[in-house]
Amino acid sequence: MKKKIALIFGITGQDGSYLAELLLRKNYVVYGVKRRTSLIHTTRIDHIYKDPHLKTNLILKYGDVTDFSNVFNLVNEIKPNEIYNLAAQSNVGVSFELAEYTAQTDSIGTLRILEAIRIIDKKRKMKFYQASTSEIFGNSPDKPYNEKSRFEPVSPYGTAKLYSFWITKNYREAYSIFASNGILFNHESPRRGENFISRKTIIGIIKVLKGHQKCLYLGNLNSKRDWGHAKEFVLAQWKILQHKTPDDFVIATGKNYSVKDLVNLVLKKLNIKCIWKRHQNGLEYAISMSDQGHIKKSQIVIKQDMRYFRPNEVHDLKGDYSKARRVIKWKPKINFDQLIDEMITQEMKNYK
Ligand code: NAP
Ligand code: G4F
Repeated sequence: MKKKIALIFGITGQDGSYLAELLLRKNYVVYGVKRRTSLIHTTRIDHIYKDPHLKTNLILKYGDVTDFSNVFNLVNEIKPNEIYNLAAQSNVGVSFELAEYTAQTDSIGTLRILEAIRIIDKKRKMKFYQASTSEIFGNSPDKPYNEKSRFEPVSPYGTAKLYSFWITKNYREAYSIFASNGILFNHESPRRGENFISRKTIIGIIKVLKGHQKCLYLGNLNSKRDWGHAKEFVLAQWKILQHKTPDDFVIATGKNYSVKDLVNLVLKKLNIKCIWKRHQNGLEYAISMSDQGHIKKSQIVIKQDMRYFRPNEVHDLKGDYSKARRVIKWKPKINFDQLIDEMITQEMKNYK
């Protein structure tokens, strides 16, 4: 039987690496788009080349979603059955400083891929997956959020991604392209970027414990997120494209926790006993109550720092994934505690 061909924009990222593994195990030929960078940045997919069964079906191409001729040529040469657009400037905080670049990548990048499909794929055989996000709900009141909730993004990232959500739907309706959105809530893993809160907290606290860093600096501790595991969330991405009709799906766990809950859980799992105190200016800090590793009693282990607050914040994200459970038969199995456990275990190994 002829193998299916997938093209992944964003293969070097967290989700791209898990999705590539999933598709290769399902016997796809996977084309992945990597950017030209001054340093090699394929660490999340390098292990695939050590697996003799997987490596033969993985082909990497240089590309960038800000370059239409490149996107067009890739789609035209490869003629994939499925295209996954995971490419993005994906950091919400950074999007306030790189607003225009974020729009170029996260909005117009999507349009470029859809235009390439519209022009090249006259028979409408290609399927397109867009990595949408819970950030498009912003602080909208209708919680928990589902596919019918209002969109009120509050960051340049959320707004750029909302454009992509709508343009994907527009191209589906106007041109009959099989184009679907996965509205994914936060998902983490040992492969998460180091400047997102889960991985930053785990790496930071381990460094303090080992005496390689004095203190961990964080921003807003009160916001709540619905955190799942990336490995399970990429399965949903694939299932969305296997459904008989194109559609939009919320992918979440249905449970949420505050950033402070996350920090306290990491401290507990590493046996560090702390109490939280508050400065007169309102900023909080955590002091250790006993010696542990290189941490001394009364040492400040975590401190809030204004540098890590954002100009605007999404306060409380919780998703309702009942449509995905009903229609594509997807549900999460790994809970928050197990996710953090896995991330800490892997980080301790990395540390050694
Ligand atoms: P990630 O680790 O930051 O990966 C982003 C990927 O996009 C990387 O491979 C990156 O390449 C690539 N990229 C960035 N700019 C590009 C450009 N101009 N052209 C081509 N490729 C570009 O993100 P992730 O966590 O895997 O998330 C995957 C997608 O899902 C993103 O679109 C993100 O916005 C979205 N999303 C993520 C979450 C989440 O919680 N993880 C939730 C909802 C939606 P480099 O390696 O060269 O930087
Ligand atoms: O881990 P975060 O940076 O993730 P955020 O902003 O929720 O965005 C992630 O999830 C979205 C889905 O909802 C994706 F679309 C997006 O691509 C990305 O993957 O921050 C989580 C929370 C925020 O409230 C932030 O203000 O943690 C808070 N926080 C507090 N201190 C911090 C820090 N976030 C980061 N990155 N760094 C801090 O020092």
